Amino acid sequence: MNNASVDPQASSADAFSQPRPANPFTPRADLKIWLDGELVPAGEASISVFDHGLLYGDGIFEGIRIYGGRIFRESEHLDRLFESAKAIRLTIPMTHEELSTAMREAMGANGITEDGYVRLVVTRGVGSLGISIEKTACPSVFVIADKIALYPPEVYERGLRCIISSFSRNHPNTTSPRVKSLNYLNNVLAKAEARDLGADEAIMLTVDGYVSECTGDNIFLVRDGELHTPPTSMGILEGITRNLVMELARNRGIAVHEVVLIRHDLCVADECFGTGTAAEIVPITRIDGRDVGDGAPGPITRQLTQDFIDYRTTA
Ligand code: PXG
Repeated sequence: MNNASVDPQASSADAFSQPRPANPFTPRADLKIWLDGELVPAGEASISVFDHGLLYGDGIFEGIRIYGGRIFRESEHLDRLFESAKAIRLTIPMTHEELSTAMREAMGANGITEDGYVRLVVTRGVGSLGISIEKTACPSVFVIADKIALYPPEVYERGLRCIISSFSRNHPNTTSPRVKSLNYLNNVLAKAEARDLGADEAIMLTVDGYVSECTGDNIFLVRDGELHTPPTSMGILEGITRNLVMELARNRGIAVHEVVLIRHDLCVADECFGTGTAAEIVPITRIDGRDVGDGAPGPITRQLTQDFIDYRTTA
């Protein structure tokens, strides 16, 4: 379009030749976002189009549960955030204590006194075009405190139906999967592929074909009463729920093996489940058209789910 054809009266919507679909999500009008030290109404909380977090996916985040008004495994999440920052050479402009206070302010402003969810994000900040980190000096920090449900409740009854994705998990020599970065495109595409094929979730393999994790959950399988899960050296996020579930299992005397797993191990597992902050513990009952075990959530999955529920309310 050249300038001569621009109608100065036209609304910005006229710039699109196709009608734009209605936005499926509008934040609650009363939601407040903690953004660089201010509590801002959600509709006004915005990040610059020059922020490298947006331009290049250059930034990191944590997703954290609130149970009974308490930030669950707070220090583990903050430690992981600082580790992610170190890996991507980002200096977080706040201390653990200041981030903790920011999360509490966001929770307070949104009346989260019982259960909820906090998304803590640090972006590289505003900079000129070009990927160099020297072009930015001032990272942005924001906190969204709200509710979350990753899967609908019936999924916890029947279990997730998964595919094994054709998208590989990032090779550790790309951005390490240990970094919880703002670039989730592999996982986004794997999840879309799962939906295309009528499944709920995707299991991703490493580029070498070993089992890594789901798009937002770590993966466990049960065989002969023992737990198996890929080691972090496989190129997975070191999940905080994963670590807790291993601890709960060991407390029950269930052996836990961090071992290399292949597609075949998934086929012959008695039980399988995913773990994550958003998902908590979610049974996986079908993988690539095959039932896992008898196709229903298994006894060890149910036991560990109960142990997790008991733990989260007391910890
Ligand atoms: N793997 C990946 C790739 C993840 O993104 C986990 C494992 C589980 O880690 P934790 O520490 O949460 O046990 C994650 C975490 C969302 C959402 O909005 C996703 C996660 C966490 C919170 C929200 O889909 N993924």
